[in-house]
Amino acid sequence: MVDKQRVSLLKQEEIKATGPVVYWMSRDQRVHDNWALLYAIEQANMLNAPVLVVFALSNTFLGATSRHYAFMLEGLKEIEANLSVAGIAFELLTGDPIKTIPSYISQINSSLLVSDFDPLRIKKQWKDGVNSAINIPHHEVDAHNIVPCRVASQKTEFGAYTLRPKINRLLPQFLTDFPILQPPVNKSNSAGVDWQAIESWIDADKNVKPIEWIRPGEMAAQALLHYFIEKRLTGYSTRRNDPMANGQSNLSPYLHYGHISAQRVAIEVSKANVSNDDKSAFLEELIVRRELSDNFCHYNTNYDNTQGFHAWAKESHLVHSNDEREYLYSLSEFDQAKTHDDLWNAAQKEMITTGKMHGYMRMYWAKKILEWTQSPEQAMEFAIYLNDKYSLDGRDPNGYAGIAWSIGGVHDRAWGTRPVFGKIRYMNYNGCKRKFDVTKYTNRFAAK
Ligand code: FAD
Ligand code: FO1
Repeated sequence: MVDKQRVSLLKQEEIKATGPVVYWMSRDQRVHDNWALLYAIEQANMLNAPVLVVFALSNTFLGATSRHYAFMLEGLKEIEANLSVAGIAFELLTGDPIKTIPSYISQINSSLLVSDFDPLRIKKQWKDGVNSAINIPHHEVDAHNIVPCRVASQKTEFGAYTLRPKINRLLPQFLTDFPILQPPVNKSNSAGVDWQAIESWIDADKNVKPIEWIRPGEMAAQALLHYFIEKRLTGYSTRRNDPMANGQSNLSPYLHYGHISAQRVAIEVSKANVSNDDKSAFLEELIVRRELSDNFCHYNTNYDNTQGFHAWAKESHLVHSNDEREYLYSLSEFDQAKTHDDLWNAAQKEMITTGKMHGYMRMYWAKKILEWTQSPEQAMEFAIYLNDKYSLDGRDPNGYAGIAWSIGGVHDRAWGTRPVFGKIRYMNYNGCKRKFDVTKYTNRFAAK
């Protein structure tokens, strides 16, 4: 049922214990349309053992704030409820996963560990640490990508144009419908998570307030998907780059926490009766651009710093390192949207107040940070820090790739040189004015 090409054997041991199969849920926080869960159930049935789902909660995850934990914990509560209906226990472990996962595994005498694929460094560190502390097999399932990251390509791709043909060739094999989730033969249940205790255990930055305009969880994600298909997919190809047109799907927070599967989104969008232009424009972003980000983070260990840039970009930054910066701002001036540029300030305020900056403005926002900082190194630091602090969809391969594209020309080509930017693609205020109503956008967020 689950395509074996989605599965990587991170630790090969023959199965000795007879205890439960553990699915260590992390990136794909959902019950439906989850290949890692489907695989864990399949293995448990073959072993005639129950399956348990466990989430290892760290309260210092890459600077996540109370905005992120509030969204994520609400989603996990829904998962606990959905799993108990399916006869599957859900446990939430608090602390360093490198410690909590191995001790849980030995405590319940687990026979097999299943996890979900995630290209981020912290996740690889967690899995390496766990693997050296357990002696049962550990199988990782790519439940996030339609074409599994390791299958689509075995190296860092130059850009969408080199990855796209590889993805398109494999879509018929992987863009399939999902089997309906069947409860495992052997049921399991748990006492239930003490959510009060969890909430007080999280000591994240409370100044970044939770977001109200978007509800977390699988149900809300499905509802938004159908709303987007009904009301906003038509016209996507023309309106997606206009920050005033409300043309994007707003699905990225749900995709980031895994509340919805990109494969489900692709299946439903492909079925919609809207123009091919709109469908293919959306699927290009959802499939090719998103999987390009996973490719970048998986194969390029320097995905969050200037060492990850191409030689031409590093050389260009070096040549222009002493160019005079017309403006220079500190991290807190950026953070408080106190630059001379009202458009940039409005974009920063949109991100702070709503937890989501429009995709077009993200490019402008990051490129101006390159222009108004001492160095590309500082620009990368500031952009990643601010994006992860306020964006609901932050701490994501898409973010690291988007920022590296803006500041280091990753997945882009070299352009004619200009001060400070060198060969990095340039964007400016007048370019935005030609694209959309800048006054309306800045007025909308100036007041906040
Ligand atoms: P839609 O236009 O509705 O797109 C649907 C989905 O397609 C998105 O959810 C996303 O999964 C994918 N997608 C769309 N555009 C891109 C893209 N350029 N690259 C990769 N995938 C894409 N995306 C994040 O998920 N988290 C981030 O932290 C993030 N930071 C970014 C920072 C910068 C500087 C830039 C230039 C881009 C960043 N992006 C990030 C990519 C993109 O801007 C967002 O994915 C998109 O705006 C999310 O909104 P949406 O779901 O409404 O988009
Ligand atoms: N994943 C976990 O397995 N445990 C966590 O405690 C955790 C916290 C967290 C907080 C904010 C956030 O944006 C993501 C978080 N994630 C956590 C990871 C998330 O599930 C995604 O896997 C990655 O961020 C995207 O690759």
